[in-house]
Amino acid sequence: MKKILIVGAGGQIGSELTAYLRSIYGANNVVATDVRECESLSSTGPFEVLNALDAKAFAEIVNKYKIDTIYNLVALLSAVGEKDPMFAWSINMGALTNSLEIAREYGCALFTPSSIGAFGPSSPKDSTPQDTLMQPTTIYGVCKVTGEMISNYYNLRYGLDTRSVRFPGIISNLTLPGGGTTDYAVEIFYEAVKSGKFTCPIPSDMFMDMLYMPDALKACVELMEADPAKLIHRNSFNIASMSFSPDIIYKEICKHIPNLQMDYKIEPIKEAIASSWPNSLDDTCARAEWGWKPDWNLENMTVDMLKHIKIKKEKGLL
Ligand code: AKB
Repeated sequence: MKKILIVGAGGQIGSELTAYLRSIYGANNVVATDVRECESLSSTGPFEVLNALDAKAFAEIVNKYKIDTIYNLVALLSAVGEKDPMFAWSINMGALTNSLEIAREYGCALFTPSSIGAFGPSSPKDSTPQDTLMQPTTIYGVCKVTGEMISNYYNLRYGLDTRSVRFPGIISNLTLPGGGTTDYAVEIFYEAVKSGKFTCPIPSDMFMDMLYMPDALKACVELMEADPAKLIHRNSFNIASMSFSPDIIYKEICKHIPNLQMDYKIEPIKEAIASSWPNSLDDTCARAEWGWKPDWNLENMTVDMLKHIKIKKEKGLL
């Protein structure tokens, strides 16, 4: 049985990935860590407060629990990263380099997500290929490209089992994202149910790839369970399931909430970031090398999101 450590488990992906991995591998085999106490994680399995930049404390936890697989989910996202680029660089790269060195020392496999943000204006916009020009114009993207390269380097140089996917915007009915350019695609669902009104920060015709959380969780586990002999790529795989613009998601939600009103107050930083990213990714390599196949699309995700958020509203949780 795997012994898994999740670093940055209190964030959008981590909080749901912890529960998912605990359901598969057993609660005691999945150690969650975050820089802050987190009741929902500590009440359901082993939990430690950890600042991932503290290499000594990080290594002690890996040693204490005899960890063999690390999920490094520490990241400041794209929009918030632009507010203090050097801070974003130090957090994102510090957590990654500690994860790489500790994984090397203790012989662990390492998963670190990359992002559609690793691409930039010179990358092909539509069906962006797996292997192409990557010249991002955000500090977040610079961290992601560097992260992909150094993770490949550790794989080649030391044989470290590093693996990764390029996540698009992740949509979830449990955890809100924070500081990303794609956050609007979650917020619109909450506002549709709560107030029936949404002010969108992204231009109406700006396409970005998105993924429903259950598919994101499935991708993490399937890639980490994949036969290494079949992996031609490692850091990092394009994955995709749906690409839409604000106008398209608005119209989809209106099929269920016809009175939803949407207006626009464009946030220039988010607009600049979104316009530098691909409209949609080509995920052929992930499909061929480890069997990636999403279960969700815009239509079935919208039904599911609205169902869960309406239940929260009925329970007074919004
Ligand atoms: C962001 O918007 O920064 C993230 C991402 C696409 O990596 N959701």
